Amino acid sequence: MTKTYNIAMIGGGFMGKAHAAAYAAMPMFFWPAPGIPHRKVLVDLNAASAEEGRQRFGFEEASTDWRAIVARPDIDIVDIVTPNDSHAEIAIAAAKAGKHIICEKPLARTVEEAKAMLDAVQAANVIHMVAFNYRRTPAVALARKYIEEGRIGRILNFRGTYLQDWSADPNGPLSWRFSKNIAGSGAVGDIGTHVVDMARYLVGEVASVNAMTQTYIKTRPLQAGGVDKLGASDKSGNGPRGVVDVDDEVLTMMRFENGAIGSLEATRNAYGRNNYLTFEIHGDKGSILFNYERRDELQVMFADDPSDARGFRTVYTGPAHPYGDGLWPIPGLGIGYTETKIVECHDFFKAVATGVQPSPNFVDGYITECIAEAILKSAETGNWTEVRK
Ligand code: SOE
Repeated sequence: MTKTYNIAMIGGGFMGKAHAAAYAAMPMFFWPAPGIPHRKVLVDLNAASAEEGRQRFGFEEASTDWRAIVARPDIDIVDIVTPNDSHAEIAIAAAKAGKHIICEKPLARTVEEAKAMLDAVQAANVIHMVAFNYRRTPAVALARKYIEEGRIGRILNFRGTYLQDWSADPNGPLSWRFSKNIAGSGAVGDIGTHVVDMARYLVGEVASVNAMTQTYIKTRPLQAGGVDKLGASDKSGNGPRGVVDVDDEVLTMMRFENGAIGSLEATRNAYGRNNYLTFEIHGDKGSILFNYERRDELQVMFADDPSDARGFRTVYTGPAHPYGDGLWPIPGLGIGYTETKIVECHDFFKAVATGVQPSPNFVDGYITECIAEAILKSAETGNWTEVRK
């Protein structure tokens, strides 16, 4: 009999929806499942939101008291889908209570917080994962497979972007994502860290960076309640406004420990770009190109392709590719954001069931935070900055 694990999910917003959908669907896709997720308690500080989340996301109970829930002996897994300022406190308490933990990205607001979280999970010897889900896109995992097999040779460079436009409107509300004390940073932490995760997954460790950041929109309309209304706009622009104290855009050069060089650009102010998470990697035997907006496809060119067929060609991911056993049986049926979360959920449960840490875990979350810190420091000083670990 497959073991059932009780989950306490702390938070019930956009990411709560993605995680809850994955809990429900994971065993339907990956069977036999490594474990059966049981949606036990949904926690939200607001009682009405907790109850609404319970019903909507299919949890058994609702609560407003995460401390009490995290300490409960019948909870096996704590899932943290709250804004960044509560990740550390909840994760450290959950680790002390011996719970396995999955935490949304970025792991923390600062390197210090991330280190305290890492120390706590390591001391408690629990399973830990940070939810950089885009690694779970089959085309991205296929890119890694090609790289590991040497199909594009030695990597020369990495070009990563994450461009969105939900914050391009100056009358878009002051979400918590624009406040340093809640988010830690702006585009750097929110979406730049996804690119950093891709770079580390595909190329290797980042040694140093030279970055610029910009804040284009310095104030935004105050938002009623804590709800994260990405892209909504107060067209009148007449209401009270609050200060934005994080970066809107980041552009950085990177040197990798293995000698490769690269760049990263992230912004949420790029009109026309929706979820434009891309990378282009050149090796000395070929190139790979990925764009999440066309996430079923990987563009490849191998140096030994016939001379009359040079140029990128498209591989459509399907059953022959990573995670193909669990996903859909025909290439082109297509995967979406939910599937990346379903695969993530599968890999987390596999780790819980086997006791082998998944990747990316809190070590990766911590290193990513070190890189984010170096980027922010470099943007401030204008200097090349080593990544401290
Ligand atoms: C907003 O930029 C956001 O929701 C990010 O926080 C997520 O990590 C990304 O996957 C989608 O966009």
